[in-house]
Amino acid sequence: MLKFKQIIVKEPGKSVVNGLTTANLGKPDYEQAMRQHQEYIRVMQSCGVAVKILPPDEDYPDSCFVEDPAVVTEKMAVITNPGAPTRNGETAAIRQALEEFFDILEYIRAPGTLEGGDVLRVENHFYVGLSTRTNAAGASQFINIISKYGFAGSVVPLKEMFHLKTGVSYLGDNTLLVAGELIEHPQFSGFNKIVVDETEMYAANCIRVNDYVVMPAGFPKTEAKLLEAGFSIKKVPMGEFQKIDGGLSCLSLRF
Ligand code: CIR
Repeated sequence: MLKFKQIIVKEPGKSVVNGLTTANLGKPDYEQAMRQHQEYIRVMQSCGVAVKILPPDEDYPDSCFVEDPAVVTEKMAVITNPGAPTRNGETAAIRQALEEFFDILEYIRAPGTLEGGDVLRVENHFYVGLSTRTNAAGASQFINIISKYGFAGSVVPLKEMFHLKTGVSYLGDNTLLVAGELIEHPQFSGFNKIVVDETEMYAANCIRVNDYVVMPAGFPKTEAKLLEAGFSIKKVPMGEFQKIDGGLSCLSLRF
């Protein structure tokens, strides 16, 4: 498993209350979202990473979800072309931020669309979900780009999942945390699987950060399964972001 040294996050703006959503959980509370975001930063720091905090951008209600406008690797970063029209312009600020850290930037271009939430890295292989946000042209461009840097990729058509990583996380040690339609997916047959109970679907989006699995607070069944499998966990309250379909991984770029 790669060690992460740095993450990039972006503060939610007050406009976060207008983030895109399919969840019927009400609007997020800005102050509470800020507190949860600060706790996220604190937990990530406790996993041993440095945190670059980008300023909020009121023009883009979903722009705290920095994982979608870019995919970062130890060799280069890919600026994506988000499929959600209200999010497409988020790439400009992310590009500027990444120029400080990366010599090589690559780009997904129209008609291709891709959001980083659809990209799951497992060691040197990238699974790319085909969703309402990521299309076949975007996935194919992405796989062509990463292939130049010694990585491989494959596509995973999604039926119901929002993003690929809404339903699957790689925890290291050939182990996936997996939910819903992805549990029996043929592409994931070779892994050890920790299956997320259908009452805790939101907890399928966790991140392995160095020695820890960082998970959302409030999902005791998943927590028990992770502990039983021998993982050390850290929990972050994510309720305000859950209201706008945002998972734990979406709040950072890690490298
Ligand atoms: C959106 O609909 O784009 C945001 N409200 C949530 C994005 C979550 N991102 C992710 O899962 N990678």
